Amino acid sequence: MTKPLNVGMIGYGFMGRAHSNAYCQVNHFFDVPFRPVLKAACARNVEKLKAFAETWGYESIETDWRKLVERRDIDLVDICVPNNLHAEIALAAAQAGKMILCEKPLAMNAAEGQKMVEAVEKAGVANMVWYNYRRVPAVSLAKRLIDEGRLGRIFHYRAQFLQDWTINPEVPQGGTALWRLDVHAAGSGVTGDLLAHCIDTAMWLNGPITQVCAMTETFVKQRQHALTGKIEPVGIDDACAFLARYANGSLGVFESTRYARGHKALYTFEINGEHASLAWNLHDLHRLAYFDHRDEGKLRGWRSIHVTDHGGEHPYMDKWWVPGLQIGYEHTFIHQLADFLTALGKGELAEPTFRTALQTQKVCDAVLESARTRQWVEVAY
Ligand code: SOE
Repeated sequence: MTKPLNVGMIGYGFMGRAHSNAYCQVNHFFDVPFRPVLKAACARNVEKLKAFAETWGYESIETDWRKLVERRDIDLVDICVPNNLHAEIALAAAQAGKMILCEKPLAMNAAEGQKMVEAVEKAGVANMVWYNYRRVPAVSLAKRLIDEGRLGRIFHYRAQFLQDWTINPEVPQGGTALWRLDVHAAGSGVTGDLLAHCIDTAMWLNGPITQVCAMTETFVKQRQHALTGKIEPVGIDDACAFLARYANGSLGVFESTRYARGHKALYTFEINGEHASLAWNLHDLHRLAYFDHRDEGKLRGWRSIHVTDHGGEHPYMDKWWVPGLQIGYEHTFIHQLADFLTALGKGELAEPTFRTALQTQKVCDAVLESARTRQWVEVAY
């Protein structure tokens, strides 16, 4: 028997849709102890909100997030609004005793994130941040292989997240669709938006990052602001590259930009260990590349593992179609939600919690500080 879990969704953009889809699908594929009920959706634009609520089947709407957070019939608040609103909403939701799922990055900066962690821990409410790429089956398989010790000592971890959608200087900043370009709404540019994903995966797979040395650039220095209509300075980082040292002695190289013409959302990582290496990329997300030096010499080479097998060998895949048939981006959110609901049933928290996501936030802060000061920076955990 599944128990109903009443969801209050705040925001209806890209992530509002991705998460709503997960709530609708999870019980069709996963045997979890709770059944999400789409109780209420919340946003300021009533017309768009009504259309969103109708499309996904939300039972009611609210135009003030404070009302939604206080509603007695809401168990879980899902924060899918720009980063500058995460902390305020999370603090109020925690005080109201709601479970909280928050879109990444956790906050505008680590100081805000710290308050959010304290609030959910004091209130004792379940919490999680939507770093969805951990739940790509090929990435989860990479985690298993590393934890089994197959790579041996790890020497290198390199990751990139490349896009090209802001090259045109006529693209405005701010407003509903383009808040990611407005530093007051986003906190940072590619560091918080894209490298945060890379850092979350990196520390999950390879442990804590202890020191960073970064450079950032803002290629287009001013853009029209969609809300004021004025030409305003651009405060975000358009591109960021950084070197990192890990607690386990390995070296990291990270790069992200929205100016890599030809790349739309190319997230890649490669890990080189003493015995074996692993590589993955989001454009071919169901494949994991694996090289094992211990293979017989004449057969040695990079294997391309199609991560679609059943029998528990390939994470999550036994819940989907038949072996050989792949799944996609939206499934990562369904997997993360399934893990959250399973953990909730056991009275546990699913990763990444607010506390774990705060570590990523601290690395982001250190990266931005290093770029500003042109110095190596120790991550202040
Ligand atoms: C930005 O374009 C973006 O949508 C990020 O905000 C997401 O987190 C990332 O997964 C894809 O790119």
